Amino acid sequence: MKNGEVAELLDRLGELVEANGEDRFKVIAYHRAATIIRNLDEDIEKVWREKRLQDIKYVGEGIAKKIDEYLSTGKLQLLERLKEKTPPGVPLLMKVQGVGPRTAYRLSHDLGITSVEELKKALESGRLDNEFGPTVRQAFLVGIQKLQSFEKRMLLPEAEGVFQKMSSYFGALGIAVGMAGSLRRGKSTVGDLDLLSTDGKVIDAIKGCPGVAQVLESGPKRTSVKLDEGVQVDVRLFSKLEYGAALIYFTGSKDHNIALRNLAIGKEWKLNEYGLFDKRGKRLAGRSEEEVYGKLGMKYIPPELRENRGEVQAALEGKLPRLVLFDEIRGDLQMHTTWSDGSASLEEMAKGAKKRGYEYVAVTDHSESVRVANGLSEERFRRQWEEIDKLNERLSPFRILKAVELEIRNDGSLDFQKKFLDEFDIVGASLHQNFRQDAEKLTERAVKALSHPSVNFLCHPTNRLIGRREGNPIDLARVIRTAKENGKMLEIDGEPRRLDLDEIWAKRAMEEGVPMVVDSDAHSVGELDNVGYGVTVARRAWLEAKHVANTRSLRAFLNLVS
Ligand code: DGT
Ligand code: CA
Ligand code: CA
Ligand code: ZN
Repeated sequence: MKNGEVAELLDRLGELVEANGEDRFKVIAYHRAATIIRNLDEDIEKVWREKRLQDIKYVGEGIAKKIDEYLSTGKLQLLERLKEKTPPGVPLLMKVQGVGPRTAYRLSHDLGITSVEELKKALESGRLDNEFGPTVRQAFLVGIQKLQSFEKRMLLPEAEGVFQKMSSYFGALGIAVGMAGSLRRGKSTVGDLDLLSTDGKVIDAIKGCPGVAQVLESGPKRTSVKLDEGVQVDVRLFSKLEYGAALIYFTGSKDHNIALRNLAIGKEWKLNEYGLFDKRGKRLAGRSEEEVYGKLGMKYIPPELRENRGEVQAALEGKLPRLVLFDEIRGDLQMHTTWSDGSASLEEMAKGAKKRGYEYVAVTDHSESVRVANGLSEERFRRQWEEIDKLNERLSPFRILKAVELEIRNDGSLDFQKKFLDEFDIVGASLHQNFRQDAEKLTERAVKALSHPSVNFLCHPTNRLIGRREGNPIDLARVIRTAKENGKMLEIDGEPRRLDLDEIWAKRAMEEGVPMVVDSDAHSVGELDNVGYGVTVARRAWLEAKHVANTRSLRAFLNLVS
């Protein structure tokens, strides 16, 4: 769903229009439409495809045109033009509570203040005493404090997008940069981006990268910048001799680094971002990560494992897992189509999955009690199966499995009778309704579903939405135990806001011998790529191919679930 993205776009448009002193009415209209779209139950792309944009409240012809332009081209000319026209720092200054777009414009254009830090200094030095009254100045200071204590973390696709934009910019200049930090480790949320290079040009080149709003810090070996969206990027320069050690250091995690450093100390060596040295200061390693790990007596540790959760010990003992690879996934086991709340047809989804190299998919539209998502009745499922049968004939040997994301009702009963459920190839069960119940009731519902003979796996067990809501307080230890006892599976949902189970619990499930499924939960063809994020979580959970049920061939998989 791109609803959030489109809403964000309209909000930004409103801000920039206002900053440039244009029509107050337009500004209100953009923000109002943004709010409606953000809270829309339907997928905006679906509404757009069906040419119903103007049916949305507060979306008139002008706004509909802009949404259309954005969804068909990925860009909005007007926004780009406004961005160019807007003085530097305005988008950042507007993030301070109490600083509206007009004030931001004035601060930047008339007073030369282009960053939050500069605004703070100007306020504290008394430079703005003649410009704003004491109450307003105090409000700005409070706003700044709030902003600086609020930690904005990115989801993986946003962070990857920023990295890709930057690395193609550097690529065009012939500068090689490497990714470090939490993004390289595949963490579900990323605070800032950390880049490394051995090319001295990088230090200045980054300042000219499109989207850079502000240079925070610049020295001979390091530049930190802030992008328009407020994202910080650090780039650091190292020599080729140091690069491997630097990559280890800045990939982190900090706890992993400390474990490595202690290991070095135990040998009377020293490890830092410049290399591994003996006690006389002689360089032992540093050129590559492999070299540093090797000298420390272990194999290369994949970045996803570097969290100090036992990986150093495992590496020393030669017992690192052979982590599951994206290419080993043979089927995607959760996706939605226009039959329920997806934005692409069954055929489009199946073809999209086939094109991605899968042997099979499970189409898991919602069951009937999920009314907001247009859940299917038994009768509609039977009609969907006719379509599936026809497609299977045409797409063979590719196979669409008849499946359902089955609603677990409030009392733990399921949407359909066992007799009908047994006609599906595979059944995933979900808790969507009333997921704010107390822990005991929620757990009871999940346990009941996992004890039902027709259910194969539990979908997104905690129902969390990263950055929006915490997972529900379900007793995961008991859920895992129940899955184990009943021979059921648990899901790692690859939707980047879900990533549910997370790596901690997925690891625990694996250790208890519960097979996992890793899937996309796609509601559009593009979202089929979510499987990659799911695989990242699986790798962070130490999972090997054998622990992930959908690395099996179709036949082996069907054996497992029948
Ligand atoms: P983030 O940006 O909050 O998502 O997380 P990271 O892991 O990217 O953290 P960041 O950007 O603060 O620093 C990048 C890496 O640099 C971090 O993973 C480990 C290393 N590092 C940073 N500060 C320290 C430190 O004080 N000690 C050690 N040993 N390593 C550090
Ligand atoms: Ca970072
Ligand atoms: Ca950093
Ligand atoms: Zn769901």
